[in-house]
Amino acid sequence: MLNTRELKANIKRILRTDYIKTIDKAKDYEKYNALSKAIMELTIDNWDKTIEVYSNSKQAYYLSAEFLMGRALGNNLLNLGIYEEVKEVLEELNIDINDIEEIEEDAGLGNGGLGRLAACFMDSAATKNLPLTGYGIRYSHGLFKQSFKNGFQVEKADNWLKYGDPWSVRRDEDTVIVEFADCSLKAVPYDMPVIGYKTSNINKLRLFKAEPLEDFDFELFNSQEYNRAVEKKNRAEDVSRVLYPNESTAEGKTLRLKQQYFFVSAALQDLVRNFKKYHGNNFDLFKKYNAIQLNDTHPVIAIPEFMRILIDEEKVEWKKAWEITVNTFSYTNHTILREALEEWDIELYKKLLPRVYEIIKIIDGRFIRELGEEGYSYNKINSMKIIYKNKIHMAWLAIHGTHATNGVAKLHTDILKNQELKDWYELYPDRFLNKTNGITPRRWLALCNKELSGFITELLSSDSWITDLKALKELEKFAGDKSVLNKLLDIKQLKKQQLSEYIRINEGVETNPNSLFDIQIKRLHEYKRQLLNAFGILDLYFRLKENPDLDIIPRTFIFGAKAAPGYFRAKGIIKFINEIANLINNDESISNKIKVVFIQNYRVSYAEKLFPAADISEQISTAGKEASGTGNMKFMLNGTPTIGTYDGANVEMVQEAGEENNFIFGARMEELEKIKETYDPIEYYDSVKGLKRVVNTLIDGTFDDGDTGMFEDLYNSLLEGASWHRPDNYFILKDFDEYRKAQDKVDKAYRDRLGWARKCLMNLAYAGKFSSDRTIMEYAKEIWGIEAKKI
Ligand code: 26V
Repeated sequence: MLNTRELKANIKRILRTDYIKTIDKAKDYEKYNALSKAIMELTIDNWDKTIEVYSNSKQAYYLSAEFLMGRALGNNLLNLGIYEEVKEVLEELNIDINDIEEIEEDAGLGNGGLGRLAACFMDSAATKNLPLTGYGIRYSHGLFKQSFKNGFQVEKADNWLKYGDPWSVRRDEDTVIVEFADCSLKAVPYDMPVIGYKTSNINKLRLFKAEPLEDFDFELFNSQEYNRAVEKKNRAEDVSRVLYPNESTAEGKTLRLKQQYFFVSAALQDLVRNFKKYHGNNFDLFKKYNAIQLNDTHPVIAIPEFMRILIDEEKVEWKKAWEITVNTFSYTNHTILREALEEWDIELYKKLLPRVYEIIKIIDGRFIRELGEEGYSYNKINSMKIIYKNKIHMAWLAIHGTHATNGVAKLHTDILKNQELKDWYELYPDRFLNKTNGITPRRWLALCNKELSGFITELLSSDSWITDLKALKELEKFAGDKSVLNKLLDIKQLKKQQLSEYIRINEGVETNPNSLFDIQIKRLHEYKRQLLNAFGILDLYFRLKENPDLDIIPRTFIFGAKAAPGYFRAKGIIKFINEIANLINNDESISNKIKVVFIQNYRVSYAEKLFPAADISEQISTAGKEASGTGNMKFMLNGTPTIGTYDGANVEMVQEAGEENNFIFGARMEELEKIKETYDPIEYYDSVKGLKRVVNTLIDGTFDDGDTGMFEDLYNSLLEGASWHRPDNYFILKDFDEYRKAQDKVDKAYRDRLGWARKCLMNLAYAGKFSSDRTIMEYAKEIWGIEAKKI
């Protein structure tokens, strides 16, 4: 039970000491900070206890360059089970909890799915009382802030720390030193509590900040050389200054490698220090007490670094050290896109981390010898060498240096085994596993859709579904219950009204909550095919122009996506969609039947408003390209049918909820594999009715790309091809007609309101599999070998 009197007193006390203010004069952000700190104080005892309880059992560590945590306040109040009480306390102080929640900046320390998955896992592990600690980087600036100017994406630095950071504690006493050939840095830990839902366990997310060994050069300062005096400090702090967006430029390479080594080395030092505290130098016990998960290849440098620590510092002999390493580490692959597989120039490694490079050389040498002994051919060995043509192949190092490699959805894992990593699978068949992704039901339903959440609890007469998501399947029995179905529709309507209002304030665009909300939110990438959606909209618009009486359900198409700053084509797609929005939203002749909105700065907190308000979820990636997707699951959990391809986790979602309750279309992976060498998009361009008309808007003057050449580039990417890519590499033209037909089916199905509500209900009822609680338990049992320890 929350002591509300004490909480009030604490808020006032913190406002007085931190801001020298009484509550009536305090700004919203000051109130937010005071409340957050007061809540932090409540966690101290359980946090300490959790650490103590975990200390004598096996623990797992999640090494990730990204943790896309989003906002903390609302989630922590929910998980502590005090949301409603705190809301009342604030009311008594004349404060609206929504205002306080909205002032919080997102901790946007991730690019997209991979970082958000890490955040969901942290929530699930704490909730399931699993001893899991996250290790990463405390970037001073997370993913850039996006706005649109004249329809073009503009990036600005994200300053998430501007109001302070009440949810972290700096732990100077645990600082470690990370050494590069050219400098040494302090890695200062900042710990964030990860509060489990309705359990007392509190786990830890430990993020390191880079600092110089000395604050500034006093002698230089004394001789008035101020710039040079602080130069070292700045260079050191650069290492944790900013999160790299996917596909960043070459200049960033050195810094990025420094980031990877920085946090990995700090994490391992921290871990080894902790191990020695309890078990001394008996490294034979290491794998018995530690499991380390490498989130994609970004932290894979941990493998040679750990070998270095064991061999150079702890004097363990090579064979034994390697055995400990392989048994301790495991690796998750998150993508099959070739261009996303990390490779590093050996020169960079030699320059920055000579000893680590040497160790990789030895690992590789021994591996090549092993393959030779197994009778592998010269060519095959070349294709599997860790160092090949002066590049270090991080994924190869990862598979070779760990005991488990997993994909993130069934289809994805099958592609890894049978295609992308076939040779590796044949070499190490027992190492390959599938762990289908999941999402936390706390943030993605209980917190972001309190209306639906409350209704579910009422229907099931229990809120146990929040930690046991499979319980949602009991909802199926209401599939024929008109009043339940109508209530579902009412809740959706309410969420749409709320979103509509938010969009009006933030984007300055009016949307009609009575129209069908069709939403595609995810990073902007060609394979995700926002362009297919755009063509579909344009086609619908032209059909409406031809026939103003065309009977369609009014629709609002909503997009949210950031494009990597250096990804020209992705930025072209944003501009194109904004041009389409401009044309359609200003054309009175179609009497508001369609509307297009590209919301700015899509991020976790915006997502929490979008998912609950969707009527249809767009998951239309080229089959075989999306490893899993997790946004798809967030829509499903909020009772939204999917229009999508057979890709990633979509496959498993429709297997659960029924194909009849979703709108699956498009070429399957197997078909695309077969035709990819001979595919000619011109055939479709010439023969599919209406297709030429929409594709040609890229070059016929319908739209203006401000002389950037963006639209022509898009056009060429579809029809011309180049030495480095085939025309229409992502089969947009091929899938266009089927996509349009699937959209027409959505339109028809939506008219039958109860039939539609039934589809929504069935998706909700069968979303249970996609809880990250299920995923994290699988990692715990099948990869890490850890058990729940409740305090
Ligand atoms: C990285 C890069 C880097 C350079 C060029 C373009 C590019 C494109 C994609 C990526 C993504 C790398 C890893 C990633 O974020 N994967 C996502 O992981 C999610 C969680 O497992 C999964 O749901 C998504 O399907 C997958 O794309």
